[in-house]
Amino acid sequence: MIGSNWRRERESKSRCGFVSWLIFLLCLGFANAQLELNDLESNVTLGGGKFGWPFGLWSPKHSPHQSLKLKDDYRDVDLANYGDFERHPCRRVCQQGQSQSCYYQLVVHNYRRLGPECQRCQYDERACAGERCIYGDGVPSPIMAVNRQVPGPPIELCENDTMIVDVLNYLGEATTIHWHGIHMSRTPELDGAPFVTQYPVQPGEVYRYEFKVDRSGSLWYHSHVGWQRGLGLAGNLIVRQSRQANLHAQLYDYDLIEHALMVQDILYDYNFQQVRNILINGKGRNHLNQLPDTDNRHRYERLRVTPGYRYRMRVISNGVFNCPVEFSVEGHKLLIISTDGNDIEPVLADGFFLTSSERFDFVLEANQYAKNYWIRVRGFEDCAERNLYQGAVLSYRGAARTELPVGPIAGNSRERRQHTTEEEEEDEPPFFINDCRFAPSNVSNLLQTPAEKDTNVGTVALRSLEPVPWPRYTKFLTYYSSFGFRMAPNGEQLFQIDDISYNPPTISLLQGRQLYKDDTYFCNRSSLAAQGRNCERELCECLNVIRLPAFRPIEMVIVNYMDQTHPLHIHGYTFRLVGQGVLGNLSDLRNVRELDRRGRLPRLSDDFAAVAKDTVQLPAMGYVIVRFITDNPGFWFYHCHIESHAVQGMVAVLKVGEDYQMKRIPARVRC
Ligand SMILES: *[C@@H]1O[C@H](CO)[C@@H](O)[C@H](O)[C@H]1NC(C)=O
Ligand SMILES: *[C@@H]1O[C@H](CO)[C@@H](O)[C@H](O)[C@H]1NC(C)=O
Ligand SMILES: *[C@@H]1O[C@H](CO)[C@@H](O)[C@H](O)[C@H]1NC(C)=O
Ligand SMILES: *[C@@H]1O[C@H](CO)[C@@H](O)[C@H](O)[C@H]1NC(C)=O
Ligand SMILES: *[C@@H]1O[C@H](CO)[C@@H](O)[C@H](O)[C@H]1NC(C)=O
Ligand SMILES: [Cu+2]
Repeated sequence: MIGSNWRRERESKSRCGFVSWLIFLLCLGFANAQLELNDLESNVTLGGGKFGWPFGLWSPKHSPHQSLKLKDDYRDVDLANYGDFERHPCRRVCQQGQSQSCYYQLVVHNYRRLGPECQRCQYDERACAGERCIYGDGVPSPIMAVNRQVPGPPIELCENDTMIVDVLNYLGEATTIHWHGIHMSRTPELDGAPFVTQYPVQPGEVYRYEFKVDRSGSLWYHSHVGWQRGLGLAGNLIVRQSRQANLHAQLYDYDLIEHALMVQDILYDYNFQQVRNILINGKGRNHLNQLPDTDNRHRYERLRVTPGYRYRMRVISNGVFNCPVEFSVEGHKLLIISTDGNDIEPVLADGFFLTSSERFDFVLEANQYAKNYWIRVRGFEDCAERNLYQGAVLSYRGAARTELPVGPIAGNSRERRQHTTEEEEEDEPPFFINDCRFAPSNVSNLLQTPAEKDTNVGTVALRSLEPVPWPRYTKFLTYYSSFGFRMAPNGEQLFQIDDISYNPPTISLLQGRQLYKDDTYFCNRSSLAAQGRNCERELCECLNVIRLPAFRPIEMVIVNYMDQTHPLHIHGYTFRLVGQGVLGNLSDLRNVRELDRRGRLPRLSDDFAAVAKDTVQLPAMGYVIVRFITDNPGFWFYHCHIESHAVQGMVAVLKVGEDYQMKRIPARVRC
């Protein structure tokens, strides 16, 4: 429980301790209001709401920031509208120039895995699949759901559609939703970064996100507050293109939502210290019992395919702990075509590694003997320590519909394909991409040995389908940054960026930016150094804001002082990964500027069309180099995507541009 206590302490510390007495008073009033609502928490679960599909469901019902009056309402109206978006009119074949307005209602609420709604499930197996029962891995545990589902219902629409989403907060605590992969360039206030781009949505409030979806790909939505994402508050957001615009359209026959997999490592009982299982679309084998993988009492996600067809499949990681996974499909090669929603030159591989919040799309050709195969997910780092792995079933039409594949899930996940006929293929070593343990130390060599060669390679070896968006010989402004760890004198674990633990503000940066004019409230490595502070030795805890000029080519060299990997994510941008490697020597990492000056950190040339990403694995004792044009002024989170690390301070904010370059947001002061 250290995690949650720690968070409360931090929140209370930061909530009111920061600005003027006036705001302090406002905060006090607010704290009282919140107390009242907290008491309601246990009753804001599922009342006897009718489940059904009222007509007119797809048009906006709430005024944007209406109050839900939780005390009176929680039993009726809104709960009737829980559900998925399977029949949503925006789920359609995308046509060029035919964009729509798409309305969604996301009710976020506390729930339970194997809760009382699953009671009948003990006697009647069919009840486990009932609409209200979340069976999960068969271990009762608290979760946070969207419309009674974990993961939340997938949203599917077309590029250029406008999303109008009312988030109804029935949790006992504040929340925000981050639309992971969407740049929000016209609506920076809707990025869902708490106290950076918006004030959190309080319990009992409705908050409207309305924005144009100006890109395509495998995206996702998730809470950006505390441990809510870890408790399940996340879902897939699949944005498709018209067939003409889709450069990979000819590579597959089907692109089905039931082939989109969200992989999540989970916790039980608010024990934020321990990863307990990995689930695929919220389902999978239970590791607490000793039943073999093939026991029929386990409930696995099943993906159906028909022989002879090619399927686009999407894998999205809602990684919570430090649990990167290896993904593969028994007996099949995967043609990998996209990552983080960005098309790449197709690479045929045995599988890929996926770190928290990364996405990979691949084409699976159903060209094997028609039976059931394991879809395999194996955990590394924290998940390897507990030997966590998970399976789903790839079930060919013609195979027994309810049976499981014959062998164990894990077995030897790098075994040879069983049904190849050509001898040469049998001899090929298995080929995985995106394993940062295989990150080359000299990326220049990639120009000679591109990803098509059969060696394991890092993400940096992937090539984008789009050339880099800057002219040749562009000079980049280089920023150096670091991820690290420190033990506070009181024994608290602090995860840091630039040797600073992030302390959230009380006035949202974007909304209250006039108040921050004099920079007194921000810190960063250089400003602390200028004050004579040495954050390598002493504990620095403040509002880490790194300033970047707008509309310039920027390069960030990010090093990792730790012996474990971190998935790093930058909001507001898609970057190109032009360098990634392991140095393995802490003094080298601490002297990375000097090393760079001596040419030890090569960049991919522009001809390589470096892969476009929004999240990348930062190798242990290594580095990544990312480039982007700062064409999206605003305040953007830059952080580790491991939930516990972010909660414990591994967060910073990029302030891109000056105030006058940012979109005008009505000044609003709230807590
Ligand atoms: C929840 O509702 C029940 C019955 O409606 C009531 O007895 C109980 O006091 C409520 N609990 C809270 C925490 O409000
Ligand atoms: C969306 O808009 C962009 C830019 O106007 C255009 O290039 C693209 O084709 C549009 N996509 C669809 C599906 O209409
Ligand atoms: C660090 O902060 C100071 C004060 O806010 C600011 O002037 C400076 O530009 C910042 N430097 C960087 C690299 O962000
Ligand atoms: C790390 O590098 C420094 C110089 O860059 C060298 O003096 C030191 O011996 C190296 N340490 C290890 C463990 O290799
Ligand atoms: C990287 O490899 C290239 C080609 O093999 C070589 O020319 C270059 O010197 C190497 N750079 C470093 C820093 O090792
Ligand atoms: Cu981390």
